[in-house]
Amino acid sequence: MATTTVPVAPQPAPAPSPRLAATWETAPGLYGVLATVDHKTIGKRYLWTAFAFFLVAGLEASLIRWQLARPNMHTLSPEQYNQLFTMHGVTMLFFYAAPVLSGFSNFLWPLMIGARDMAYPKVNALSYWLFLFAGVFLYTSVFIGQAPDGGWFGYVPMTGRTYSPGLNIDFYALGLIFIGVSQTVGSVNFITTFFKLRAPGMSLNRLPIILWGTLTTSVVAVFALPALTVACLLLYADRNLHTHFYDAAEGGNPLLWQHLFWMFGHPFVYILVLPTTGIVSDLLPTFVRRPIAGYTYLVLATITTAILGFGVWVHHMFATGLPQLSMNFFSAGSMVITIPSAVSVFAWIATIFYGRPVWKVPFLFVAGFIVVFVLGGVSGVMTASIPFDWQLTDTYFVVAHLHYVLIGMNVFAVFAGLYYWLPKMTGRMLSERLGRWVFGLMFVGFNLGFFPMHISGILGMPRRIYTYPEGTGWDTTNLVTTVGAYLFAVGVLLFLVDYARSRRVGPPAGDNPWDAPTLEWSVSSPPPAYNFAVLPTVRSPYPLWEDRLRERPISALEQGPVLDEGRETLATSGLDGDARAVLRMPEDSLWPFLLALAVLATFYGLVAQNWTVTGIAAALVFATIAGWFWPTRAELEARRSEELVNTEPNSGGEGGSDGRRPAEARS
Ligand code: HEM
Ligand SMILES: [Cu+2]
Repeated sequence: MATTTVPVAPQPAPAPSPRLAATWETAPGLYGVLATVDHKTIGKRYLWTAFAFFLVAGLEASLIRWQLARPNMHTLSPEQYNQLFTMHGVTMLFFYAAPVLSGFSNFLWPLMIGARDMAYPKVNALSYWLFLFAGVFLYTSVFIGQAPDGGWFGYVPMTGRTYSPGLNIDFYALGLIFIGVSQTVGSVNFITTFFKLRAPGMSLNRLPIILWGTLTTSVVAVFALPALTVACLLLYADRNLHTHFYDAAEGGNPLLWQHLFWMFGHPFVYILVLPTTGIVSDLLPTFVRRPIAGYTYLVLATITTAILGFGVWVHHMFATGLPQLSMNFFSAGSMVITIPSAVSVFAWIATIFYGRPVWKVPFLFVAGFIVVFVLGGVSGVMTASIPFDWQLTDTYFVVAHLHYVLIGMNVFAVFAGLYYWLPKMTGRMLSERLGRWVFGLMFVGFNLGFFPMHISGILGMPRRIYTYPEGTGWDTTNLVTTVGAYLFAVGVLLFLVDYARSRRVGPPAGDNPWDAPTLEWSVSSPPPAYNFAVLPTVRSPYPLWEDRLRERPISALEQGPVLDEGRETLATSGLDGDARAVLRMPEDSLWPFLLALAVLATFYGLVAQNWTVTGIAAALVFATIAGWFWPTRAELEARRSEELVNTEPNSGGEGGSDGRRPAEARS
């Protein structure tokens, strides 16, 4: 390991180059809003859009719980009920749980790795606009009263044309393809950023663990989403183009849907939780005042979980009559996959055990996460056992299990992350006192609401029923569940109050309010448009704690390349983070927005089966892509001058080469 010391820390930070702000700031006005490629803006937009979907899906859940509070309630019709639980599931999973994590990573990654933006800033903007428009597209179905109603996993033949003649399922199939495009685009960006943009010296063992979580998730998304896209394409074709992929009567096979869907669906669960285990692993050191225990094990656990996650999908299909032997493999696989999770839990417990916990609000949520993680894991092992699953599949036991996993491992970590990083984003602290109430209400409400669902399930209450008769024995557990769910909701609303309060009167956060060890806390809150006045060089996993963990600082955070001749950042090597080249980053651009708009129009054409609209919109998609890649005059000139520099090194800077260093590997 390199141990060269750079004698810089005691010197005062040099004033940032005035050119930097001018180059990186987004233009004001509508143009700036639509054209910005700043990862911080995009990250925050991701977060707030996802949070809005969380509130919408939460509202849907509260209607569901209203109806189920007592037997024989008829506030909602069966049709409305089907639409509500389907939209609740789809919205929570695809439009809240996954994108909210992209929001954190988008905002944080460049700040954590000492870069000025993501690898493909325009692609980043594109993935956000596609996410937003996919949501707009899906919710159009609600406004025309034909929302998807076949459950979040949309089993055929229920979702075929015969049993579902409206547009509901067309919105479902196309909506999922649409959001999948957004996620694929985003994933490619994360993968490239991970391997190319880390600060010099930031080798693979010096990264915040959320980077590993989101990297793994992105790789999983790239491999898992095609299965979903194919499944939905075939469904759309069966419904609208007279094919018979899923139609047993014509030689198709309905189980094909289930296989394709769950080949995507199970790995997708890990997309929703691996980055959050990263959030937890990164918050712990700050709040127990010591480095994380078992860094390598945590990283390996993340990667192993993701790989094994591709081999367990059949545990969703134990009741479909597959051969016993093949089911046994999937049952065993599902139990094996708990091992890396257990490794992570032990690493966290060891970190807490040897640390000095500071019970601030983010740490409360982390602790809540760990408790619920274990409970959700236990009910998961239970359903991985085949006879047990036969008994409980399609009951409220499964609803309890999936919420323990999703709320415990996603929502609690997200709130930990919000309380931790919002001060960095807004420059103001949230309230400790209100925050404790938020946590208390959410934690108690959650367990009160969802634990009794296990019992309802064991007592035989099926999922997806819009009401139930008296005398089933499910009354009490359901009433308690509803009370708990509403308590949870009050906690969420109180968070919004806290946030609004913090925006107006929250105490200023300063650069590093938690005395945290990683790079994002070395810049101001909120960070400047260019992130870092000089690009840092990093020589340890905890650059801001070096004075305390070692004799003297070895990372260089205040002296380094300034790179202020245009939007530039450093490209480094994939393993060790050796500086390799100066990258020219794109200017703000309207093309991502326009491209996403054209995609939206294409999907409207497809759902309406209006082939003229579809054709024109698809042509616009290609036109906007061409526009995107069309070089601007400035780019052409820059390229020409680079060619001159490269071919005639001594040509004396003709043609606007303005005295820059030769661009050996500028790309
Ligand atoms: C805000 C608190 C929440 C409450 C009160 C709640 C309530 C419910 C209820 C009662 C059902 C079962 C409906 C039925 O089977 O008849 C359900 C289903 C579901 N929920 Fe939640 N939920 C909440 C949050 C979440 C979150 C955060 C996620 C995901 C991140 C989520 C994902 C799902 C999924 C995937 C289903 C299955 C939908 C289906 O059967 O197709 N829920 N929820
Ligand atoms: Cu699964």
